[in-house]
Amino acid sequence: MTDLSLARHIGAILARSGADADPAETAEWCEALDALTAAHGPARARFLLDALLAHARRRGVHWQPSLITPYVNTIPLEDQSPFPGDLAMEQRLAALMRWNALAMVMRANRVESGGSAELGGHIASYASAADLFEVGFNHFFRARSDEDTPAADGPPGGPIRTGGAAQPGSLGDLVFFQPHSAPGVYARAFLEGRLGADDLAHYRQELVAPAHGARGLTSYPHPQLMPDFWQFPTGSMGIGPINAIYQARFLRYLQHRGLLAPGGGASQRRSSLEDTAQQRRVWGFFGDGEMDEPESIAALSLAAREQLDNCTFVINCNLQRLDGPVRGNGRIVDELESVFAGAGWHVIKCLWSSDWDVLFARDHGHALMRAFADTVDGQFQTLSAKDGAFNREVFFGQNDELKALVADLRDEDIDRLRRGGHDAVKIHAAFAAAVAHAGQPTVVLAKTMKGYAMGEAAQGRMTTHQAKKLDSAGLLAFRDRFALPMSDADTQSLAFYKPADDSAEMRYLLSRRQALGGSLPARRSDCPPVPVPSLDATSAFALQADGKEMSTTMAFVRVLGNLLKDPALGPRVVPIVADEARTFGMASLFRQVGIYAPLGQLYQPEDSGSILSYREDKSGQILEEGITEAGALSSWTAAATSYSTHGLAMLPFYIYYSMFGFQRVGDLIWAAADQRARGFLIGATAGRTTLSGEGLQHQDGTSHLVAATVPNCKAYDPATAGELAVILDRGMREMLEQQTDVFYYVTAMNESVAQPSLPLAAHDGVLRGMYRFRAGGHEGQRRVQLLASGAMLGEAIKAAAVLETAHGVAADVWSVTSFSELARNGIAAEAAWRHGTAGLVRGFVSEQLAPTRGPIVIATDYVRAVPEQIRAFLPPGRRCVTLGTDGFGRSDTRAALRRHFEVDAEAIVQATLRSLG
Ligand SMILES: Cc1ncc(C[n+]2csc(CCOP(=O)(O)OP(=O)(O)O)c2C)c(N)n1
Repeated sequence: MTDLSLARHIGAILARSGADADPAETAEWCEALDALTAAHGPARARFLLDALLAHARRRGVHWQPSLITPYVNTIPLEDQSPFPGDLAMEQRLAALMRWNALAMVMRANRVESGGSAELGGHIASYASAADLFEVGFNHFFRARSDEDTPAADGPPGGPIRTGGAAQPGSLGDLVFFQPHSAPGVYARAFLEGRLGADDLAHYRQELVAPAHGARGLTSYPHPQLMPDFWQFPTGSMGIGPINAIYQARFLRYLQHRGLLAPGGGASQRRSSLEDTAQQRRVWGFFGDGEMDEPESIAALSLAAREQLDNCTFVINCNLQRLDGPVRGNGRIVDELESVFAGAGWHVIKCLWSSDWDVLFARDHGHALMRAFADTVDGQFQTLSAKDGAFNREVFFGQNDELKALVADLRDEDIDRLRRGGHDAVKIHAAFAAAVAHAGQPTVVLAKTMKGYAMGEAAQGRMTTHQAKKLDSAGLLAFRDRFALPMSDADTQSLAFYKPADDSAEMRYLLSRRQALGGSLPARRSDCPPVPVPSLDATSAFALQADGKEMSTTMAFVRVLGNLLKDPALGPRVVPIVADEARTFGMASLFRQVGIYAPLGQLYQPEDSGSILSYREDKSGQILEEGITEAGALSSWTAAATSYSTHGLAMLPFYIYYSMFGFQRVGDLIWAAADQRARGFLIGATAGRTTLSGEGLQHQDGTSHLVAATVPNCKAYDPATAGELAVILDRGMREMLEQQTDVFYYVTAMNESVAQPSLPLAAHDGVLRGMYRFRAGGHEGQRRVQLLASGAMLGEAIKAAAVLETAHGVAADVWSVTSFSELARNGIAAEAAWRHGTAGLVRGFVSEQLAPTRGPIVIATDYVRAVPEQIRAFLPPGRRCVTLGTDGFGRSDTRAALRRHFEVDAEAIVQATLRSLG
């Protein structure tokens, strides 16, 4: 056993059990294992350790191997893959990225508004992540390249052999960038010639930039705002990690279903999924603080269970987040190691740079290992903020062994002992090992310094996250530290720096990207359209329902079944459920299209032989996510953006309890909207009174309110099967044929009612938000306009009958399919009036209701704020009363609930009579 690996063993023991009572005995055991490994190999050693563990358990020695390994690099020097690039060149380039990113943020903060700098921006996060990103850009991230990529000439100084050159026609890797590091990604795009200096000068100035002939750069990755650049929105902590895992999983799903070749492009010839290093990869770069979010760790076990070795996380462990250290009394690296390892991930720690190799080699007594074991994050942070002299005194001064290790180093040398995440050589070795690792997802835990190289003002400081500028001396020191070829004046005026096109730096930079298929991040949205079957073919049963009893949920499932049978569209449909398929009557789909399961079905299902039997299949189509709305939504997002990430349009339908959607995972939906998702969210068991019995936590009265706030979401609350069918049909055409970046939220109810047929003349109104369902009475009578959506249409129809027969009031009944679409139309009409392009506010609602007479009574199964959205757009001078389900839900029958909330026929009649005076 080498000294280092012996030290590792001992360090692990010390870290857990304290002092070693008999070091000689410990060494003997270790040497015995060493001898065994040398003679029979590591597999035999592992077998023996397993056998020993089993034996110890039998003997009552309660021992569980620790998931935490010593605080050193996982890859020992002797196993480290050689660095294939030009290190000095890459360091010079990284310095340029650092400078331009810093200048960009500082310049944004010089933009004054109302006398104060207000644009913000972060630099300390990128300062810590820069080297991690750069190694990725220079050696690993493969871009999408539809054409055959010409063989790269290679950089000056010889060819590079590295992890994964771009494949011909590859769709490329999918990279989730740590959000606060966006300036660094822009800085690289500037050097690559994708952004100009003017664009950089308009960081965080999206609105004013065009007036200056520039492109405004978004604060964080936002595909909505930079649709040809960013692919994945990560600004809200936790969304990136869970989305990245489900993205990797969806990639596998497409491959297993034969829709995408394992390596990338649909046309690509690839050997097998086992070709680990070459497969398309999802890279997720996240902060250590971000891993606190429940969503960040929610899908770790899924990734391991499904053996997603196409997924690599890199956690930027700078030991700080916004306010200070990540739990200063502990060690985030240990914490994350045990979380990831416990979930079944392969963990690679990249903690110390090559500068430390010589110290480890000298450290025969393992003093370093012991000192690391005793140092917590708060202390590591202090060490990072202080200079070499302080580190000599406080860290290396702890004992004579440590002192001796650095005796021949100057303070400046100690100051420059970097952390692993700032050493391209160690990072490359870690990434190369990660992509080569088969059978498990891998996480690289890279130890970095927040505000690295930003000098005394920022490096490792508690306030570094907020640090947005260096003073003049700090800027010059930064320039000198990175040997930037810039004059004092250029440095102080924050000039962006780009080497000449024919410089060695630029040739190297571009050749590396050329070898990897081109630039990235780059978002595409072109994909072949998918033909949608005719409305009649999918939904004749709903359009001509003729009084047949069914719920709209049942109608949805029937339409879905028909879509799945369509030869062209069927394979693109992705039904997604979170353990509720039976609740929604979808069990027949288990057999029809199967449940996706990468291992197939390793058991005989209890109900085998029945026509509804539970069928798991490697090429199954349903994504049965289990009880995770966040996971299901992440799957939905991956499928709904497949047109962009894979150039392959898919059509996801995620059906769920409507209460557990916009309220529960609203931020994930917001991120999907940012990512320009196209698909259907079906909020089932919808409505506060329609879902009887379930009570307060299940009854949804608000999802339509939240849905109305998402700009590219069209939300509908159809009352009938026919309405639902028309809405689904329009949505599919909009998304798949016209390729518009919208998604639909449609609520579906479980109340079985006699379904009316839907006349063709009503289709347009259904889509625009309302149509007259029935005209009441005859002229001359007192008249009311009853507007109702979803489940309340039935109450309005009942009320109309009572009003006419018992009170002589003629009631026109309108089915409102979407208050939010009506409101949007009204807002647009009002804007036209404000801008002077229209003389009157003439929206669809007022067009429909102006020719009618009488007060307007509106009923909804949602809170009153939902119909209140259209009040401003009603014809002037008309009394309007809204009835809704504000308050907490209750468990009771539908009738009792509707009475309680005062939305039933009786309440509608009462509101009408009062309105009529
Ligand atoms: C959901 C959410 N909550 C809070 C924030 C605010 N926030 C921005 S950065 C940050 C700290 C990030 O720390 P870390 O992940 O360690 O990244 P670092 O910047 O330290 O590299 C926080 C809390 C956010 N962006 N998203």
